[in-house]
Amino acid sequence: MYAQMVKTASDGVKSRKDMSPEEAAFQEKIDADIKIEPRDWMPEDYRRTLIRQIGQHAHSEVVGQLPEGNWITRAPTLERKMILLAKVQDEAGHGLYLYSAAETLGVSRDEMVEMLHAGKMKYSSIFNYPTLNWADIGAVGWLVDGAAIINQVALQRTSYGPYSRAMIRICKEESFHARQGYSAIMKMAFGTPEQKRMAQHAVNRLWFPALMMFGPSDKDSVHSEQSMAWKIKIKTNDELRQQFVDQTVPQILYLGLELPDPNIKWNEERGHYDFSDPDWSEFFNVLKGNGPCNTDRMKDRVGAWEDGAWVRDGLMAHARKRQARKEAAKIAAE
Ligand code: BYC
Repeated sequence: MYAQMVKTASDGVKSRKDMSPEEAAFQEKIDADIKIEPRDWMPEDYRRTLIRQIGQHAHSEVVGQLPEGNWITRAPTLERKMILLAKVQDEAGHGLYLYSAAETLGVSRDEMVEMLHAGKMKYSSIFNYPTLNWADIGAVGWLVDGAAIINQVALQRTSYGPYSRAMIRICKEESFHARQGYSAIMKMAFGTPEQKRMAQHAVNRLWFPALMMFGPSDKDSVHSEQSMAWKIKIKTNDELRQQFVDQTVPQILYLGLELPDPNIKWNEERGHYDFSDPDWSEFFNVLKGNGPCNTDRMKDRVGAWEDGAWVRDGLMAHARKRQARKEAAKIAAE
């Protein structure tokens, strides 16, 4: 069983008077929207929070390749296959940018992967749900990447420079991902009655897991208060979730599909759609390792890591040989 740790203690946000001079100067930079760079002084908890979040984000990109990669060989047309292949490849690239951003904080990619495999680091809950048919692939691109973009557009303004810059590039690619998903689901929603039925089922099954991507409700979020104070997070989990619902409901209606939640209703007073909360007990259960695909996902990742050991060993041996040659040439030239 690969459980993902659930609770992390948080001591609350320090008031100015309790801050050391270094902490106060750091907070002033944050308040003035000055980016924090790798060599700048930072509180140890700021560094740890970033490693946790960026590491989790990187793992999500990599584990997130599995549910879609599974459908590359079964794409309905050559064009859809090429698009999906490109998208899944992009996700690997996103993982790389994010691991690199996390490495600037003093943790190695190998250490993060080890922690993931030991169940000590998380990846997004959404990837513990299966993709049962082609409609799910459309819905993943549209809803999952759509939710990810909303979160990541806000993160472009995050206070840590390398994370912020990685987000800017990732968002450009994510927008293609969401569009290709919507295009695939549109084809089905406007297709045969059977295709439309599949599209509806995909939306029904993935709606609540997509809402869970934004994390627990603000009242249960352990890290939000401090992460907002440090501008690691720019918007709260609930604010982003609401933004996703407001953006997505009109898209569902345009497709002529039924809304996946009977409580979705426009609220004139709030200027937002009302909607039901996801089943939070299911969310926490998935985080504990008990989702439909947790075991398979980790088995696949650990298997890929072990199968790739010979490539890593070969690259290291080659790098050592080149280094030795370079040093020998330098000595000979002296
Ligand atoms: N899944 O205090 P909270 C993609 C954890 S991939 C799992 O609110 P925070 C794509 C949280 O870590 C894009 N765990 O936390 C790729 C914490 O546990 P720990 C993925 C979750 O960090 C391939 C605890 O619950 N995007 O688009 O302030 C193909 C309490 O939560 C989740 C990102 O990773 C969850 N959904 O806020 C297709 C975005 N939610 O660490 C598509 C970056 C919460 O204390 N991350 N937890 O043990 C974030 O923005 C924030 O970390 C979150 C959570 C909003 C997710």
